[in-house]
Amino acid sequence: MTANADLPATSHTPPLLRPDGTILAAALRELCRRCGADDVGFVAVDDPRVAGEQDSIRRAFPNARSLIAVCQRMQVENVRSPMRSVANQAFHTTGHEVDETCRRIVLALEERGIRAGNPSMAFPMELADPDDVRPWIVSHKVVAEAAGLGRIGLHRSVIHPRFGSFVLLGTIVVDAAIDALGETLAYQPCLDCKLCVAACPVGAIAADGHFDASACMTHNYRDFLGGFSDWVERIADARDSRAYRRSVDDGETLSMWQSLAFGPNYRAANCLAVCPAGSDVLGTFHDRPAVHVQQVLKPLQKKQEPLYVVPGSDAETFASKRYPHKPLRRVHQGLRARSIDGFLRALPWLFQRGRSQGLSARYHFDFRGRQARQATVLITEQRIEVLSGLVGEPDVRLVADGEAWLRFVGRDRSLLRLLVTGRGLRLLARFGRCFPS
Ligand code: B12
Ligand code: SF4
Repeated sequence: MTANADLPATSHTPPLLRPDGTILAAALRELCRRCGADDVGFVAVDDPRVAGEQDSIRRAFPNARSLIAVCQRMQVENVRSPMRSVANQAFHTTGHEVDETCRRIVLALEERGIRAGNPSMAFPMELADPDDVRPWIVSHKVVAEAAGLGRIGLHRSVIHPRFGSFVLLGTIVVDAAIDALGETLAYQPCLDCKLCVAACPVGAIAADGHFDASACMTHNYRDFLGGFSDWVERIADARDSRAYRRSVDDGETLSMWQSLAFGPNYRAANCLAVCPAGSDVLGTFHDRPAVHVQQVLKPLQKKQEPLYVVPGSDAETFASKRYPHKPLRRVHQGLRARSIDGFLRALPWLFQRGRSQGLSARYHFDFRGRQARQATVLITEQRIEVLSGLVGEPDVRLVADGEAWLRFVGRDRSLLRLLVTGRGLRLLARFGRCFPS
């Protein structure tokens, strides 16, 4: 689709607004398509399906009333290529295209007197926020699903019914109502073929739907966020250039330079690459599934590449067994909680269910001082639940200064004074092993 950035409101342009100021969905869809969107859907900010997004959206856009979900296709064969530069080129160019398309739509709406704004499709995010809130303003996946653009598949990305997993997403926030809103797609395009499970080099996607965000982040985001922090600390810790080269090889240094200069490169997007769902993409898999496996899955599995894992993580166990030909790089995940709220929020996505096998315990955390907060963490049957307040009878009760605790889990261990009661230190050590970072 060719984008028309100027979009003059000519006599041929259908009216966009009803007299009462409501936007006409059909005309808005046409405008978005002319701005370059491959598909769009609409949802009200007050829709319960996006309830978890409302506060964050309104912090950025206080007048928000409606959301436009935007989807942009990626080049399928680029994403499938085992050569990361080829796949990353698709992620970068399509990512910029999402932001550009959203910008064109926002400008076109502004020209028609409608206030609108577009949070970024990925970065920049609110990463410097001292309150440690969720860094993304809006979860594009949640909005896209509610707007009817597709459904979240087993691999946790949105699958568009036509374009499949080969789409990136954006959201535009508008201060007017829209007359016809989207409905969740009635069927799930995910085929449950589990190729994404077989393709992930660090075992982040499990066949039962469990997603290990920490495993994905540590490997895939080696040149981003926490991976970058870990790299900086390796430089700081190295005595001299030879010590640095023992810790980071030349290829990794060059890769980091490339990411800093040209945009951060993902290490893998295998879960999207192998996904055969979506009517435009299904072809080969539908006719000859074995050929699809040979041509798309196998090259990714065979590829010689370093895998980044946190020592003591489920990913380390998985990758060493499943991919012995891929060298393991044991690294820190690199992100540290900056508040007790952030620490508690991060526990579920850091949780390593494999490491929790056989553990059944209730922990009371009683943090004191400037970061005072009480919480209960329940670990049982390889699941974790974090509750506010001190709930039930604990196996372990931990009292600590909140700030000292944050330094402790941030690997500055010397500074902690804590009081542990109940079944005490043994269970606390088991707790620690469930959250390697
Ligand atoms: C955070 C994030 C990540 C994190 C967490 C992924 C996740 N599943 O949430 C990591 C770093 C792992 C990641 C990886 C990737 N991402 Co990403 N990511 C995002 C981001 C910023 C928010 C995701 C989100 O809404 N999560 C909330 C809910 C809906 O997700 P969930 O799966 O139900 O729940 C998990 C997370 O919430 C996680 N979690 C909770 N709190 C926190 C806090 C932090 C810091 C982290 C890391 C995770 C986390 O734990 C939950 C359970 O596992 C969006 C951009 C945006 N602003 O929306 C892109 C986005 C989801 N990513 C995208 C892509 C393409 C990828 C990758 C393919 C990148 C790549 N090229 O390799 C991989 C795929 C990994 C996967 N299988 O999901 C696309 C997906 C497009 C689509 N078709 O759906 C998005 C929408 C970007 C875009 N604008 O298009 N991503
Ligand atoms: S690869 Fe298969 S199981 Fe995974 S998301 Fe796609 S269709 Fe679903």
